[in-house]
Amino acid sequence: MLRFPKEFQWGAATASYQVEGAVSEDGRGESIWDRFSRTPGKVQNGDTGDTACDHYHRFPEDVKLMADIGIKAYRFSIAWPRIFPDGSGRANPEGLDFYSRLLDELQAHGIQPVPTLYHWDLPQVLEDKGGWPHRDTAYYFRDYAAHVFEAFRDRVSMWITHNEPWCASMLGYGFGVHAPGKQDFPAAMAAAHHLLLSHGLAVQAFRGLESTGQIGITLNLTPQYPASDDADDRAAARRADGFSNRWFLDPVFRGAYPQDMLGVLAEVQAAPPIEDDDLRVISAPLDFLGVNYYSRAIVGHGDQPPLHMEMKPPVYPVTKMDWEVYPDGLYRLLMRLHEDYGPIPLYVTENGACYEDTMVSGRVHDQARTQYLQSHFAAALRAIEQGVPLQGYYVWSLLDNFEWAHGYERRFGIVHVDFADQKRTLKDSALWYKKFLGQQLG
Ligand code: IFM
Repeated sequence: MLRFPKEFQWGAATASYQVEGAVSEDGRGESIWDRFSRTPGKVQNGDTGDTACDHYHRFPEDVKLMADIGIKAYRFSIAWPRIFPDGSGRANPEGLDFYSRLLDELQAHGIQPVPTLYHWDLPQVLEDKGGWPHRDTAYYFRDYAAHVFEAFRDRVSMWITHNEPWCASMLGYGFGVHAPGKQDFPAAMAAAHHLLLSHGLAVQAFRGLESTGQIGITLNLTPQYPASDDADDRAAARRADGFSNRWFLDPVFRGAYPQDMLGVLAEVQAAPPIEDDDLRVISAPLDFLGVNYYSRAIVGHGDQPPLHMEMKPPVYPVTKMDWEVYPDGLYRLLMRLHEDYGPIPLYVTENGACYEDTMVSGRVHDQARTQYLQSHFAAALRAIEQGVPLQGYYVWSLLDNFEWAHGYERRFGIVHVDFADQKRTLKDSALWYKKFLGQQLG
């Protein structure tokens, strides 16, 4: 049996646009994902987050489900357009009230709230003014964050500024597969810089409150393995690591962008728009780092500038996302983070798997998901045994939900959601998690 430290924080995660629905209720403003998902051809089957899991109305039931499973911490995100429908200016009391009621419900069930301030639902009005490639957006984010800190500082002790700024910038502004659907590499690099700047500004605002709570950032980190021992493949993997991991880790923990990558970007006129003092702000000391891990990548040398890298096919079985199941990648990632960027407390803020689920006589026998979780928990425990200060683990996701450009086609939940009638059913993976959590108490 896997035995974790007693105080280890076991949780589950969701995100506002993926689960809430109620997109036009109680004064919520439009977000870039409302606009993007309604643009024909952008999301599979034309799905939108209009209703999603209806968590906005059903959160009491969902909190009860978590309590029943034995989950002790809930990572959710706050929708900026609920709090500031116009991006800035006057706050919307009904938006704040929704999260206040959610906090009450969590407290009543002994579940720790862990809100993320930005999980990709930028108010559309701010996108219309230039979005993340525009520096002002970072300051709007700071003001939004400061307002939320002030409103909930007495009831929230752990905050996450951003979820996966790599995805928000690169998928949204570079590759165009996420909202707002732009394909402009220099704009994506500017967006990444302003997301990081906004993170640092929010941390400054938080520290200014002299709050006793903790604050960190969540990064999606993908270990990049060279396809062979060949020097060219190794160099390509190093660049891939620079692009997806070090580009975010280095400024946050070392106050500098990786020098090798600045060179690569300068070649294509995509260097970030850094102003005096930005890196000092971005590297404001943090209380923890949130790690989202799903898989590794295998990389070889490629011809395409600027990165000259090519993704190679996986070696081991994949999930329905085509992501290779590779628990050792989590172990190595945690060890590396500790060695290269520590000491810093770590949390796995997302880990989980998408598989084809079938309901048979009211049950979902998702053995592959259970195995995925079990093997990744074991990898995390190995890291803890090696001295890595890993303090918590959040399964992605509590519920089947709106999986961005894949819509409702891809299910990550440990709880099955029937999107026709919103019925929730614990999958076998949730029942396994419940048993596992019960054993941790024993
Ligand atoms: O659903 C997403 C989540 O919003 C961010 N991290 C990865 C998950 C699975 O793709």
